[in-house]
Amino acid sequence: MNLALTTPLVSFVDALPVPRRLVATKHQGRLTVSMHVGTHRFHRDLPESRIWGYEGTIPGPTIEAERGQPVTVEWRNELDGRLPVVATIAPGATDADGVPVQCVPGLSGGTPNPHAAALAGHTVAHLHGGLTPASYDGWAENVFAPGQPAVFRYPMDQRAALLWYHDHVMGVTKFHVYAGLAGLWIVRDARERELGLPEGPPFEVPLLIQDRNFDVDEQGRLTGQLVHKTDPEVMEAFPPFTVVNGKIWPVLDVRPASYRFRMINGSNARTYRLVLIRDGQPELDRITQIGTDHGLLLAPVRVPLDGLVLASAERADLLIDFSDLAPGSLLTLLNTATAPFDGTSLPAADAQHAADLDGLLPYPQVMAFRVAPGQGTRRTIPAELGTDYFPPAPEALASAARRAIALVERELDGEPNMLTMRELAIANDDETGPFVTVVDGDRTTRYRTLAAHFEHTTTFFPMLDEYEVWQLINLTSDTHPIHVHLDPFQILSRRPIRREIPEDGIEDLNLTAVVTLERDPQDELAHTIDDNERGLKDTIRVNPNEIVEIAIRFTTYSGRYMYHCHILEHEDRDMMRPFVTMPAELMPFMS
Ligand SMILES: [Cu+2]
Repeated sequence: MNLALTTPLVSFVDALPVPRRLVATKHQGRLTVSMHVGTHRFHRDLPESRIWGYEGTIPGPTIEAERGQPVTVEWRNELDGRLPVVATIAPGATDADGVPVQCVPGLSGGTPNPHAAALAGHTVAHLHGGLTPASYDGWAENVFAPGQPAVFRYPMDQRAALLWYHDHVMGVTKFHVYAGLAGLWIVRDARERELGLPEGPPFEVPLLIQDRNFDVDEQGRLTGQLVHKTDPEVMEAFPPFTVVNGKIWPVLDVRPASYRFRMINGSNARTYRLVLIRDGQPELDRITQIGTDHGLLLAPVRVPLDGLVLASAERADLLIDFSDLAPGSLLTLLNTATAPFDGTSLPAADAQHAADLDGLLPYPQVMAFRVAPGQGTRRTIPAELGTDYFPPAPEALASAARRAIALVERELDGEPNMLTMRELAIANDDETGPFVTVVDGDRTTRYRTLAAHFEHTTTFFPMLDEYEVWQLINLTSDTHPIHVHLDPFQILSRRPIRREIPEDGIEDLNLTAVVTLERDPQDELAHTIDDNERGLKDTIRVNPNEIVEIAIRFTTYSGRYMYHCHILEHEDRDMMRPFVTMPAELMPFMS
């Protein structure tokens, strides 16, 4: 399929911007971050875009904090005017040329959503990955209007990691983050310094990867107006242009040395599978992953053979070695993941041919690295990294509370599909259904649905300091990155399932399904755990035909928190549920 953009953009001409650093210790731990309208140029050849940003920039400033030193942020909402994003659903999935509308700029015949256009800047900031008291965690319904102060205190009693802060307003997180309300937050600690890891410029570089789309004028020229476009068949926005730290397809000049990249996928919905290419060949051996969502792994790992997969909100702490490269060498980072992502693979060797319009991946390029002249310096990578966590002991898990959650997509006539997380409870013998029946070898368990929507009654009351095992059962055809607020977790298992859902089995609340723990003959996914997923995670991919078990233990703060799919369009409708962490002493008083 030939793709002709009237105004093509050139790759690798804009220098990679590095967001301004806001080091908390230089401000006695008291920061003020204002949210306001800004202008931002996403590419040399694009007009300026109107955006909403923390400090009016995309990304917001990178906040740097020290473990054990609390940070107080006054989130000052100074937004005025209306949402700087045109939201629309195109009338068809493809345009007159048969090109998927999500691969091209413009509204593709869609009408601007008037409700989105009327959004007036109610916000709430959430620090993703933060071990934060509930009152400061950014509950999606506790929103602040422009002019209303929000002073949040972050204890920072947690290990070094790359976190990020972003807007979390009920139902419209997808528009607010897309408008620009996102920034990085780095926690540092003594263990990382012992290891001598690069800290700050030039050898530590944060990379916030997002995707964006824009409107076009009558001549077909890109206007810079941000467009959030979906189509009748795909409810998530998969914009065509990849943006790193606010620039489309930027280039970073590097010395012949080892660099540390703090990478995060901050896209609404798109999953990336990243392959580093030089002279047409993958060079994934240059990359060593040392950390994941909540910081250092126990030991360095290679990224998977097909490339590094990052779904929305997943992070990777990477060392990339450019030390042996001649001046002028150009390396490109390509994305080989089609959308919506369903876990299917593509060999890294085919990365240069990854463009796939039907897979809503018109431009695989992400960014480039260009080697500048200089003395080569290579960094030796310590064999032992994190020393402060272990896989949970089997004895701790034997008595753990077990919770089951089914991920479900319900098709609706005349409106986008509804995605929900169904919280399940083991049914009594005398109950008559409807049931979710899980068949694991010779053990059969019948579950009834307790809750499906955000506003349904809370059913999860985890006790502090006790391990819990959460089973995430994916009954949809796409991968969902499930994020739990507050403490990190570890993945225990990822297993294939075969699912049978009868006609009309998915109702608004009730769910009828048979889940068998065996591979479906049609299923080609490996359902393995990557080495880089064996660290402390807060977001885990649950692929189609798959059940993932995580072990989670809430340790410090009691209160009302959320867990949700981090595809923002899913989180907003309606893959988000509450849970309440409880001190043991209060449990006897819970009726
Ligand atoms: Cu999802």
